[in-house]
Amino acid sequence: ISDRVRNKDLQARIVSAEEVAAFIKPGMSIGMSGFTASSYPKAIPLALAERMKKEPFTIDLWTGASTGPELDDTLAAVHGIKRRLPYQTDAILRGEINDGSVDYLDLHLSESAQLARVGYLGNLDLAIVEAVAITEEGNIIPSTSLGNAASYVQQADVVIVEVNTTQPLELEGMHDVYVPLDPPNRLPIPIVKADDRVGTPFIPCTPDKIKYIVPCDIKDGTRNLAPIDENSKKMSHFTLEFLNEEIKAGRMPKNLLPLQSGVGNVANAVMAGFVDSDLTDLTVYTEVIQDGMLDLIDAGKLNFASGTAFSPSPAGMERFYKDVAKYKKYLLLRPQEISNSPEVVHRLGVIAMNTALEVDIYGNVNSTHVTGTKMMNGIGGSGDFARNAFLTIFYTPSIAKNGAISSIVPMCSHIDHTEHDVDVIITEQGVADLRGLAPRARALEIINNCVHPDYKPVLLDYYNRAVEATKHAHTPHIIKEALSFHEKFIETKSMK
Ligand code: 0RQ
Repeated sequence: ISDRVRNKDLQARIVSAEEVAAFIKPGMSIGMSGFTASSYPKAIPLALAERMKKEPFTIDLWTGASTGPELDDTLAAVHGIKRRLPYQTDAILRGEINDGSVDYLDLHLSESAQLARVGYLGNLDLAIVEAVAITEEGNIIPSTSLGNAASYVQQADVVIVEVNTTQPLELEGMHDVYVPLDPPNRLPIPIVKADDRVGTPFIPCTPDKIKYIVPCDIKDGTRNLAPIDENSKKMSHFTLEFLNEEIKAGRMPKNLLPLQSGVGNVANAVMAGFVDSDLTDLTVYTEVIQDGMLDLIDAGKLNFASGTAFSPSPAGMERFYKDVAKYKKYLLLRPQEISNSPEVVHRLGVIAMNTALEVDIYGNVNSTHVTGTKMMNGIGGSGDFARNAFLTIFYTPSIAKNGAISSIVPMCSHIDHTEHDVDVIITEQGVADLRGLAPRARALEIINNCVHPDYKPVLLDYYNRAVEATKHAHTPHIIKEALSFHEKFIETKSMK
């Protein structure tokens, strides 16, 4: 890796992953790069897990968001994580969060770097970040994501860099690293268009701060996308119909406003819908750039996509690596504090498209907690975008678990996004446009357009009785019954 470590003195600090694993002390707080299965350290966590197998201990793990199997999965499997933040999607870790053995801080992704910098999360002992290369000056060239890496490098006592030789050097120049000052010294973030560059193409660092450098030749553990199902296709179709109406009504320009979409089946289907549409000159201001964006570039429909992570399928990654020079012109990675910045999302007028676990008849959204109790993944960036976007759409199939669950319930068992943040709900049944509606009209709009036929009569009956019982109150509820769908599910494994 000597061509990637451009400072001769730093080359003397190249060690094995095992050496770094031996250096880590039990109880340390470690900030790692990584946002989705992109650009997370791999060799060091694998070596650390081997050490933990022989000598059990835990660390506190801070990242950008979810990570790949060599990090969350491997450390969770040896019970090596005590505290975890700000987002995760790993099945083993989810189990430990829900059995009480891991303390999980589910944070707005835009806020986690600031919380770390101002010290609310405690001291950050170590930053371990994946890089493509280290410059003569000690600056770190990131790889496929930025996440919180720049703030962790700034904040940590000691920095360790994993130089990944599978990541092409051409990634250099694809990043725009801007770390805001904290209040009372904060200035406006000077981004007015998705492609504005306002920072440096590297994570600022100095040679004296880098203690060790570890070579790594393990690729990002990105996953294949699931084939798009029928329900997602319908939701994608409804979305395009809805947005075309917005253009016709003069509420949006012909090329829409910058798009943000979550990850998962519905998000893939929606992006695929854009590829097949007549829309052109699209821009994207989002967190995660996936295969759909490459498709949009190839179809000549995308002007620019800004995100914090590049997280395509393995096939998408191959496609990107083959033609980095071409795709690089259209793609930029920023720290998640900037990709998800409420200030920038609001200024650009983003269209936010995210998936809910459940929504209630008034339009409150639960994205995180199954039956109000068990953590699924976390709020991720959905709150950053939902509250601040120009238009906020939430998606959910109308039913889950083969119909045993209605995704639309009288009252959400946990709320991540309040009714005030939610403009439109789309299920495979249809679209509820909640803009300009007071609560009772919102309820009828949702029940009539989005609910599955199996659950429509019960929800309508609940709503009508609630109106009666409260004598047409502002937001009618029968408090004793509001969580009866969930109660029934817990008792009988079905809401029916
Ligand atoms: O479980 O596979 O075991 O059946 O939840 O549901 O329908 O496959 O949808 O993969 O898009 O995930 C909200 C979790 C949706 C995700 C959530 C069960 C369902 C299934 C998954 P099974 P689907 P998805 C960008 C923005 C928050 C973070 C976010 C998420 C499983 O989108 O984590 O938006 N969002 N980030 O059966 C009980 C219900 C249910 C239910 C579905 N009402 N009750 N279980 N399921 N509805 C990303 C980042 O921030 C990086």
